[in-house]
Amino acid sequence: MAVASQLLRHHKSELNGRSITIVDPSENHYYQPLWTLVGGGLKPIEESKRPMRELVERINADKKQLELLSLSVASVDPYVNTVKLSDGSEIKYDYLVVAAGIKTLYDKIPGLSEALANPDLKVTTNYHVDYASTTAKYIDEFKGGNAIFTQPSTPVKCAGAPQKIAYLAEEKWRARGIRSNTRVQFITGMGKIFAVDKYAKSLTQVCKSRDIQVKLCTDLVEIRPATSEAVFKTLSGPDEGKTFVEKFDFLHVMPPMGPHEFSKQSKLANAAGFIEVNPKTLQSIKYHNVFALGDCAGLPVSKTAAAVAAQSHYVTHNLISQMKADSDSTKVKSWKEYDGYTSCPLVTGKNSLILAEFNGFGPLAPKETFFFDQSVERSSMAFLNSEVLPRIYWDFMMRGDWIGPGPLRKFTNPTNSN
Ligand code: UQ1
Repeated sequence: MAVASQLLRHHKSELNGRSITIVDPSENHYYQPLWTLVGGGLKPIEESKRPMRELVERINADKKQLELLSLSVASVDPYVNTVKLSDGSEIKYDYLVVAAGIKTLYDKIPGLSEALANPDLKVTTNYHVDYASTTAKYIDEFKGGNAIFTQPSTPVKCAGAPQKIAYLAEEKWRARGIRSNTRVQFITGMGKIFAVDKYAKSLTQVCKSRDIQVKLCTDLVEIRPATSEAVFKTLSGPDEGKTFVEKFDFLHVMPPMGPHEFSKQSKLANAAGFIEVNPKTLQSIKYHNVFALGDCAGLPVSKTAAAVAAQSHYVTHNLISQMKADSDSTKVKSWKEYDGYTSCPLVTGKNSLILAEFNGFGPLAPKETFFFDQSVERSSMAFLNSEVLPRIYWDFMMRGDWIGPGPLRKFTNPTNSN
């Protein structure tokens, strides 16, 4: 949507009359960053939803130039520039932009689907549209006991989400006076609480001060619905490979994730099954008429909406540049290079938030939009997250008018103080 909007609304003449087809089987488009707040009981799920047709209509002034095909992709053959759809039909393309997202893999954890479907077990996930509100309900009904929040070691979208909901739940339980008979654990397959040290330091302090017990390098591997037990596996250290069992009274699960089937099986994929692109130009390594962005792209970058916003600008620019070079061989390609920017609004309470922003492909460095230290919990940033960012997403990014905060930074952080 962001790339199509930028092309149609800001680069129409450079499109040279070319048409755009969006292939997406979803009837509704969701602003998924809101689901943490839905799980925390701070927003209704309806507020995260817009019909795809409505979003497409808004940018489709010339009805002939943009079409929405409500089908899923079965396969892509970049050798013959063809996408095969779920109804068996095929479409040919001159240029392809892959923005397919990442797949949640509930079946990778035996017992998880069964546990989610059984309300007596209090197992939930903010990653599923049907369960984000369930999280809020279970948090409100919770009477104390062993509460566990998990994060897998697979690639994931919004890596901060499993700890954000732990902070929101803990805050509610503290306010209700049940904290003394409640154990709160955050158990993650990752080796650190957060990839960037500056923010990891603040988050470690938040966990310490609120008595949230953190266990690293540990994956949830099974749920036993009959006994309300979760089985964990230690991924490194002296106990590597060993499993242990925890009884739980509340369990929030971030499901394992991976690339879509069509991606894994296509010639576009890297070894992990994600679309292989040059991390700076976002162009396919092997096929010059293919670009990818967002969660489906094999990038060494955290998978977030903020990353997509930034990447959409580079994909649009570089795609146009490639098109020009293809139709006029005397044209020199002018690349714009993505710097790996991503952001994670770390909700630590209903009125507190650490706004992590960083870039880079190897060593990650903070790249903050505001002049103040964003590793400090702030109510202003909580307001930005719950009230401003959804507006930016729906009214600007979806219409091609938001490419991340880069253009604002010279006003909001002129001395680049962080
Ligand atoms: C952002 O641009 C973005 O895309 C719309 C998000 O996704 C919801 C974000 O969470 C954030 C933090 C940004 C960055 C924006 C600012 C103003 C720092």
